[in-house]
Amino acid sequence: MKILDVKVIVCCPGRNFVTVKIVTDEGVYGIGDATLNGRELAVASYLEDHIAPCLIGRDPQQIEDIWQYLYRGCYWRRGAVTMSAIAAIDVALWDIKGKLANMPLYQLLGGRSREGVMVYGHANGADIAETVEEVGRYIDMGYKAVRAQCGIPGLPSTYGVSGDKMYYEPANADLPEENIWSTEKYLNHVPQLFNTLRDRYGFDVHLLHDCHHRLTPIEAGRLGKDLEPYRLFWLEDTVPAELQERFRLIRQHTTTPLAVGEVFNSIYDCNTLITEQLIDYIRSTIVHAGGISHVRRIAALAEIYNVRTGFHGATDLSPVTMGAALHFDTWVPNFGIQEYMRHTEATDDVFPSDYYFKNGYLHVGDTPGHGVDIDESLAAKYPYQRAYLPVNRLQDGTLFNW
Ligand code: EZ4
Ligand code: CO
Repeated sequence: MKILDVKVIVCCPGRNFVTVKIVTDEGVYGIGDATLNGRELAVASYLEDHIAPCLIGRDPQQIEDIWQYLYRGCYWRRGAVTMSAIAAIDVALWDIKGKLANMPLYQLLGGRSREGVMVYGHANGADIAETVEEVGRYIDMGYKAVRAQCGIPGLPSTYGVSGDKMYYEPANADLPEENIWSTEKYLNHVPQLFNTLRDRYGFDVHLLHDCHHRLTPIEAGRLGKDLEPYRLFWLEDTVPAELQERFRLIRQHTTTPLAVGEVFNSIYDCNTLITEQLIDYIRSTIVHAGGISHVRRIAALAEIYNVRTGFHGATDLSPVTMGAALHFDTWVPNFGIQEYMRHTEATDDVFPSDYYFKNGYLHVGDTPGHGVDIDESLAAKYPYQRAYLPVNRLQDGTLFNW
């Protein structure tokens, strides 16, 4: 069996996606996602110009050898662009493997470990009152877990708060928008939000919150402590994690569970965090961390140290990644939770899938492979549109973390 073609499809049905389609000489094909928000064309070129020529004629069944060839074989290791490109190839090959075996991906991985995949939705509002109402809407829709983000008095805009209640899309401008940030204002406000939420909804619903890398370790420790009475499911991305050791200080100061890793692209970004048990949930997901073949190593390491998975699942992760992630979540023994942001209707039309939401859980179907396809002629109707994530400055103009 041979790979005949590696197609790279860039489309924008509401937002940009980079998709790989690997076609074989036996007619079976596989689909992978390579979307890297705001840097899509770099990955598309990496795939088209540097990876595709090396794959033509290879046996698509040799997933592991191809992974090693693309990782070890390029000399320059890791990095978001490289690992997203490898992920797309890897997922497409697993899709092919599933189709050849006539099995859904979760069966290939080891079979079902649970009935459904608990997901959390995103509730956000301009102020506390609006956010509380939004959380209620998610509870009414059946969600067991809800992430709550809220506007901060004195700041014109902040991460995680959108004008559109159905969809949140931060890559919203032809050139990066500039946001203004104040950690002081934020730290004073967030505990009030969760105090109000627990007053209103009690303790049965899981509540989550994302700091989006904006704190220092000591600030993170303080916020974690301030939030302890409200029993969060997790506090996410408190600090940028280039220095994994920074989490030691946070861990010593709070019992609020910690999640991190949506921007990581390899096991080497989280080995200290996992082996020292400095976090509770690892968020690195399939598209940005080298595909199923690499993320399963991260999950296996995490399992030994009682760290559970909590995969990133924002709208910039295409339905292809969501499908693959849900199969992984259905199998992986140390599953924690899965992030789930609805895609727009246009996106769902371009990427037909068989997963569905019911009572707070997502369920995979039994289609062989990961169960997500791409409608290429429809995709062609939505050409790429340049779109950047915002940047962030402190009130005195200093460039900060977005
Ligand atoms: O800002 O995926 O938890 N989710 C997040 C996301 C990220 C986007 C960046 O592309 O932090 O919404
Ligand atoms: Co996040």
